[in-house]
Amino acid sequence: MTDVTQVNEKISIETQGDIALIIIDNPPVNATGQVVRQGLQDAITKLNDEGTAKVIAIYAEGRTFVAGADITEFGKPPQPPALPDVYNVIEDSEIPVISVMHGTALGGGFELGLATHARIGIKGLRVGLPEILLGLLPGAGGTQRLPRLAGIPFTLDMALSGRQVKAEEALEKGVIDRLVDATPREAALQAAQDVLDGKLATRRTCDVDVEADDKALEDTAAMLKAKQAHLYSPHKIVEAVAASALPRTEGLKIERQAFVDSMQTPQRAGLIHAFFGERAVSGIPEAKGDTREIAKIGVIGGGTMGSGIATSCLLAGIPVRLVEVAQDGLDRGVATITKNLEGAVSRGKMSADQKDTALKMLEPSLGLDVLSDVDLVIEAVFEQMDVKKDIFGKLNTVCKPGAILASNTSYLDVNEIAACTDRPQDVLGLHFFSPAHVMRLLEIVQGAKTAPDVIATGFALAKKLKKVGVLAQVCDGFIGNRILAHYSKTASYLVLDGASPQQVDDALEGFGFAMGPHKVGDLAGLDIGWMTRKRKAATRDPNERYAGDVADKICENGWFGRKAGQGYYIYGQGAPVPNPEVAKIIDDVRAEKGITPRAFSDEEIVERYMTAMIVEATRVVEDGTAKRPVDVDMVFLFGYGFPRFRGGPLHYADTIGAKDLVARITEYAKEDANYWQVPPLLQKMADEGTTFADLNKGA
Ligand code: 3H9
Repeated sequence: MTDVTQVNEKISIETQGDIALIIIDNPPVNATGQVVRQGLQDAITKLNDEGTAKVIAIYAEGRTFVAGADITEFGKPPQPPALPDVYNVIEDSEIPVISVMHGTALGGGFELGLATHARIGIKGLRVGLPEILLGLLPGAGGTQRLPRLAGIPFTLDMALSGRQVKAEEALEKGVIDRLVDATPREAALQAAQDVLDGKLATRRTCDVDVEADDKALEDTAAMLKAKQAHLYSPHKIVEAVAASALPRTEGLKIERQAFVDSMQTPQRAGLIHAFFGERAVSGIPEAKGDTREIAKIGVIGGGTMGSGIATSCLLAGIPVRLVEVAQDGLDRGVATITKNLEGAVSRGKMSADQKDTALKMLEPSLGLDVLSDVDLVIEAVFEQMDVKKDIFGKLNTVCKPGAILASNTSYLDVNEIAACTDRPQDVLGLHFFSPAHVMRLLEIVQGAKTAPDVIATGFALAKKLKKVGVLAQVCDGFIGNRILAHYSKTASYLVLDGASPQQVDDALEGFGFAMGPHKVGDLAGLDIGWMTRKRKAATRDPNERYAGDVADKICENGWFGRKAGQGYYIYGQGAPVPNPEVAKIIDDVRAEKGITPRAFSDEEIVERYMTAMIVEATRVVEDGTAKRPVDVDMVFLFGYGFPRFRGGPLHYADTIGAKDLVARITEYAKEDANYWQVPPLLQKMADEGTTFADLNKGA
C-alpha cells in the first residue's frame, strides 16, 4: 500500500511497505532553500521517530537533482536549520538513507548525496563542487566527506576547479556506488529494495577513515600561494580539506568557519553578481518573444574574425557558407577554421570525428550570390563604412526576404549600414570578440528600425553558440569599445606623466586583469588603435589632451606588437621584456611636451584607470546605450578580461560608492577638466545615496 505525506510544500514522503521515499520538488533546480532544508530534516526525524520504514531513498523531481544551496539566500540573515546540521541528521539516521542523483548534483546537492549511506547515479549525472566559482567553499560537509570516499587529491581537484565530474568518473573514484539507466523514482525503489535484500551495502561516510596525504596538501597550498594569492576561498578550501583528518564534529566546525568567513568577502559578492548577471542579460523582454529560424548562416570575410565566427557556428552545429572575394583569402579562411577546430579537438572540446563532421558543414564560396538561401548573414570584413555599405547594398538584392543581415562592426553606425537596404528591420549588429570561437561575449546591437523578432533571434543565436548576448544601442563603439576608448586614454596619460608601460600593466594585473592594457595592445595589434586614431583625427575635440603620441611613434616604426616581434614589449623566447626603444620614445615625447615625470604608486594607477572606466560606463547607462549597469558588467567580464571576482566595473563602483567617486573625479579635474567630468547620473547617485545595484533592481 502506498501512503503519501506532504511534509511541507517542497518535500513529501511516500511509503511503500518497508521503503520510504523522500521526494524533493523545488523547481527549477531543487536548490536547498529554507523550506527544503526544514522539510528534509523533518522527514528524516519523522521516519526515525515512527520507526516503521527499514530504508529511506531520497530523490528529486524535475530536470535535476539538487543543484546546491539557494544562492538567492546568500548575503541575507541565515534561516535555520543550517544545511550542515540537516546533513548530520541524515548521516546519523538509524534507518539507512540512500540518495538517487540525476542531472547535475552540485555543491550542497552533491553534499546531500555524500551525507547519505549509499549513492546511486542516473546515466548522464554530473557531480561537482562549484562553490569556488562563487567565492565560497563546500560548506555542508563536502570538504570532510569527499576525502573519506575518494581521497584528498581528488577532493582538492574537484573543490579547487569547480569542474563537473561525469558519472563514469564518479563511479570509478568510489563517489557513487552504482550508475543506472532508469528514472530517479524507479532507481530509488530498486536500490531501496536491494538494501532490504542485502544486495546494496550502506555505511556512514563519517565512519570511513581519510587516507592522509600531507604532500598533496602542502604542494597545493604552495601552488595557490604562488598563483592565486589574491583570492580568498581557494586557500580556505585547502585548510578545510586538511581538517578532514579530524573527527567529524571538529572537521565540520573548521569547514563552517571557513565558509562563513568566505561569505563575508567582496569576492563572494562579485562572483555571485557575475552568476546572476550572466543570466540577467538575457532575462529582458527584448530577448524573449518570437524568433526567426536560423538553419544556415553566411559569413562574409575569411579573416581572423570571420573565421572565428564561422568556427563558432560550426561548433554549435550550424552549417556555414563562408564567402570571400578572392581564392587565396578563402583558402586562408578555411585553413584558419580547420586550425581552430583542431585546437578544439586538442583541448578536448570535441572529438576528431565531430571535427570532420563540422568541416563538412562548411561551404567555402566566392561571391555573394551564394547567400541567396541563408537565414542569417554575418558580415565580418574590413572596418570601413564604404566597404560595408557596398556589401549591404548587394545583400539587399541577393538575400531572400526575411533573412537577417548582421554586421560584426565594432564601432560603425548600424543605422547607416541598414539604410543601404530597403529592409532596415532585418538589420542589426552582432559584435563578436576575438577569438570569436573562444570569447563568450556577443553584443547584440539594435538599430533604430530593427524588428523585435530580429533582436530576439540574436539572443537565441547567442544561446546556441553558448555565448552571453548583451543588448546594446547604436553609438561609436557600442558598450564595450566605447568605454574602452575612454579609459585606455588614462593608461596613456599615466605613461606620459611618469609611469612606465610595464608598471601600468603590472599594477592592473595586480588588480586582477589577466593582462595589462599595453600587453593587450601588443596582442591585438597596435595598428588597430592607430587606424582608429587616424579615422577620428578630423573630429577630435581640440580641447582634449592627445593620448596617442607614444603609440603613434611606436607604430610609425612598424612595431605593431606581438605579430611584429615588438611593440611595448619585445617578443622572443621566454617571457616578453619591456622594449628599451619605447622607453626612449617616451622620454622624447615628454621632453617635447615639457612634461616633468612624476612617480605613481600602483594604487594610484589602478584608481585612475578604474575611475575613468566607471565614468564612461556610467554615461553608457545614463544615455541608454546599455539597458542597466549589469549589462555593462557582463560585457566587461565576458569580453574584456575584467576580473570576475570583482563583478564588473559598476559592481566594483558600488564598493567605492558614488560619493567617493565624485570626490576623486573632482580632484583629478583640477589637472584636466576636459577629460575628468562627473557624469550627472553619478552626481545624482552621490546626492541621493543610491547605488548601481539599485538601478539594476529598477529603483
Ligand atoms: C552551495 O551549494 C554551498 C554549499 O556548499 C553550502 C551551503 C551551506 N540557487 O543556470 P540556469 C536558478 S553554493 C538559486 O539558467 P541551466 C538560475 O538563476 C551553490 N537559484 O539553468 C535560473 O534562474 P532564472 C552551488 C539557482 O539548466 C534557474 O535556476 N551550486 C541556483 O542552464 C535556471 O538556471 C551551484 O553553484 C541555485 N543554486 O543550468 C550551481 N542554480 O530562470 C549553480 C540555478 O530566474 N547552478 N538557479 O534565471 C548552475 O550551475 C546551473 O544553474 C545548473 C543548471 C547547471 C544547475
